[in-house]
Amino acid sequence: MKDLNVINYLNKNNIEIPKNIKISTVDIPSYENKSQRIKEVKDQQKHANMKFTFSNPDYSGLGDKFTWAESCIIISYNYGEIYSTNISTSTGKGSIARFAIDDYYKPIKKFIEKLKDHFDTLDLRTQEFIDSPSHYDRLFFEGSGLGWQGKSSMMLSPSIGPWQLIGNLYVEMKFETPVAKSYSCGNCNMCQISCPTGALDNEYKIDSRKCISYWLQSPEIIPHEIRTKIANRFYGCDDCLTSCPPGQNKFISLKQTKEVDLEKIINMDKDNLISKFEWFYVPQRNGDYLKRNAIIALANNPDENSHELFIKLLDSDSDIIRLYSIWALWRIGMLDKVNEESFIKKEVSSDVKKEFERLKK
Ligand code: B12
Ligand code: SF4
Ligand code: SF4
Repeated sequence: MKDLNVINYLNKNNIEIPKNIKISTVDIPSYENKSQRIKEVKDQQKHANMKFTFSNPDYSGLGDKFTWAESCIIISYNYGEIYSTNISTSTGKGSIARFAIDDYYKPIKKFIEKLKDHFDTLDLRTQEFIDSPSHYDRLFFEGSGLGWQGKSSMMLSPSIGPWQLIGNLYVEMKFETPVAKSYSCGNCNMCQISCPTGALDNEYKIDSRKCISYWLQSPEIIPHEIRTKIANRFYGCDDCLTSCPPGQNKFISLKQTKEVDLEKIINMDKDNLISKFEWFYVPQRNGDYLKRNAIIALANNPDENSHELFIKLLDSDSDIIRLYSIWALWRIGMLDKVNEESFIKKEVSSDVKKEFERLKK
């Protein structure tokens, strides 16, 4: 039987491809293998001890995962059109990176479910991967003809740039192999020079220990030099995406912004906070880490009442909140508002004490 083009195949079977979704396929078995590259980043400690695909690079980076698979369908969801910007400039407000404004994994997952149901009816096996530790989602992207790996490490496509999320579906059906395309960043290096922390090197490797997006998801104590560079970001960082020319072909309206009220977030019940942003990656599902992000963002972009909130937070039961509220007071030049005697008398952890001692110097 002649191999099939996946888009024609879905059309014939009345399976609609949603507006913001693009798909293509690669042939399986595939020689594609990124294990070595993932290991290299891990060996150089640039993975910042993250687990994800770094837990088992031999498997996550492997293309030929299933003996029964004949193709892998690559699905990309363009979320870039939904809001015009995520930049927030008003005092007391914070920004969320565009990929996290809503649960944009939902539309990909829904579409993948539809495809799986279809292949199920034909008794054909499938296996999906999306943001899973077992699979490097960008593995087949270039081979599928959908785009190329940018120097920011993001997968880019003409007219969409980096504003897309990626899912993979292995299927027991042979589809036509797409014609290879030769896209590239050329001499551009806008992402590298725009990154506020210098996290991108010249070899397409990102040092997550310097990446703001990483730190806003990390349970570790955030280094002081990163805290100021976080500016008013509450979750995620988009500077290496916003600066990327292939993604800049849309009209950008600064009026259509999606910002969060940082004070409100800090005052919310921490479990409600987790429910409000249930699609965020938050360590141990502990809402205090989101409050931590909001405290840092508010200290970097305070309004006239922020100091009162930071003083109140010194009495919090949470060491995470106490540690960052002392820093916040230091950041806005009001460390002298901490009543040292009564603060130290409280049962504060050694990390909180260390933070205080360091800031007093
Ligand atoms: C861990 C992770 C992170 C980490 C590490 C990021 C990273 N680049 O690895 C952190 C928390 C920092 C992060 C941030 C973001 N992430 Co993330 N993340 C992942 C995750 C879970 C694994 C990625 C991974 O395996 N990295 C391993 C490293 C080694 O891979 P890499 O950086 O691509 O490495 C390549 C290069 O280093 C290159 N290389 C290495 N050595 C050499 C040497 C030479 C000579 C050459 C040429 C190349 C080369 O080869 C490597 C393999 O191809 C994936 C989901 C998944 N399961 O795949 C999402 C994923 C990569 N993230 C995604 C997104 C959207 C983001 C953010 C934009 C979110 C945000 N706005 O804050 C940022 C972007 C930051 C950035 N510039 O990467 C999307 C990216 C979609 C796309 N268009 O590419 C993914 C694919 C999720 C998804 N399913 O859509 N993320
Ligand atoms: S996400 Fe932000 S900090 Fe991380 S590499 Fe991109 S611009 Fe740099
Ligand atoms: S900013 Fe330039 S170098 Fe960086 S990924 Fe985009 S096109 Fe490539």
